[in-house]
Amino acid sequence: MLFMLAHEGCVASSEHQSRGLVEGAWSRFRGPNGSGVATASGLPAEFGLGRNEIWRTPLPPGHSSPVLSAEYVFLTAVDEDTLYTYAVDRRTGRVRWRAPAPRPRREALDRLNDPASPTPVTDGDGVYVFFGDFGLIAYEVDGSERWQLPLGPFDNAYGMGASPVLVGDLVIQVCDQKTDSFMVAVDKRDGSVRWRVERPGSSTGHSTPILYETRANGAQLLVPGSFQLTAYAGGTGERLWWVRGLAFEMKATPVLDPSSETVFINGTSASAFEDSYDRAIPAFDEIIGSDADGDGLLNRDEIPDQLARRWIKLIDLDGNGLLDRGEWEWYRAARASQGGVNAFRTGGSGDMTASSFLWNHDRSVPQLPSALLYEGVLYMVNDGGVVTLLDAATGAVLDRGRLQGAIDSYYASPVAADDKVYMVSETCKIAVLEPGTVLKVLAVNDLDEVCFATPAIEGDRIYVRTRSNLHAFGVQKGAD
Ligand SMILES: [Ca+2]
Ligand SMILES: [Ca+2]
Repeated sequence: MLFMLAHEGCVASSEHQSRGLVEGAWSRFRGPNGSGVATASGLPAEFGLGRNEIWRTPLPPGHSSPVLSAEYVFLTAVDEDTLYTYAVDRRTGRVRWRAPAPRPRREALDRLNDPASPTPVTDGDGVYVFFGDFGLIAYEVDGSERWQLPLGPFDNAYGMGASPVLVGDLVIQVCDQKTDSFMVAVDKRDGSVRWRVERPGSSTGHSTPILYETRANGAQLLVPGSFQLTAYAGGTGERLWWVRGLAFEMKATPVLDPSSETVFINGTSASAFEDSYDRAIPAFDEIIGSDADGDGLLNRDEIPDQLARRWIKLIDLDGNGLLDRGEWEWYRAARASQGGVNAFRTGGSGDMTASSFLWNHDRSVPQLPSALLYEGVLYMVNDGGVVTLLDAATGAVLDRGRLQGAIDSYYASPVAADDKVYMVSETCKIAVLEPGTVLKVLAVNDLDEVCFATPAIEGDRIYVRTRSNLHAFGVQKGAD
């Protein structure tokens, strides 16, 4: 088979490749600063099993995305009861090492999540991974362990999903959960905690941050959470500015347009799921009259709201089976939240909502897949497969529709390079779009697999991680 042949030969020479990262490396979740956009050329539009397939390597499952150093593809996986970090040779597809991680506990997970969903981050000298069932682990590029930092246990309605990112010498991990959400910065060299900030207003969700580089104040972390996006100083964790109007649970990664100093962030409001329910519901003081047993808390039978009774596991943040004032008010804010995709001007100090809000669009907005900004157009594919193209400057709808030949659920985030936009569906139909203001499908490639991972792109290759395999695709001479 093709991938078996590709594994032979060529291995010795790659031993001598330099370590490190190429410029613009796809080294973290969703590539350069989480944008999903790579500088690449000669990428294939049409590919599949045995077609423009450079190599294919069987791997155990994992929802984490591949990331790239000059030499390796790194990803995580779960094989039966063991969590692994893998390093795969970029040239040959050969597994160069895999390292097992401690797993002292098991998180409860949403059906769309798995124990190996956070994506690693690499600086070319090391690889940094996060498992909800353990915490952070750092490896040298040869696979030896540099340090480990247990975190948790966590209680997130979906399980953990945020990926680590690097700011200078710090590994940043957002650990939002039902209560006691926090973000921690760890020295990448020795694993010591450099700062930690609590995120008291944020519950569940699992967005991965991006960086906003400022001339005056250095790198800031842009972190989505419940109802707001917050900017923190990368070096200290100081909370600098924030904008409100986000959905109650945030899962997507923001997208930054440095040229217009604009950040885009998408999330789905409670009303988008349950549009038959009013957004406005009474405050806790107005409903506490239905507290029949007089304990000041609402048990399931006392809750005077049909949706709240259905959602009680989600709303009951401390898990005691009763709703207190704080939990009810969180639910009330969730019901009232606008969500959708928002555009804000970046920068400032304190609450910048009023002065920085640019536009909102709340139809067919993805819950899980992040938006993609490419050549002035904001692309979204929602979980149900509806694609929306927005004018990034104004939020005006340019086009909307389903992907003919790839009508499916979508959980991976779209990526783009080389005048192609790639969207990967749950059953691994990969639609390739022509960029522009009109939805135009150039090709649909079908790997006939299950796929949750966002592809990685670098050079003239696209790396696609499916449930059972990691594929490298590139234009092959003699192929169509
Ligand atoms: Ca009661
Ligand atoms: Ca409770």
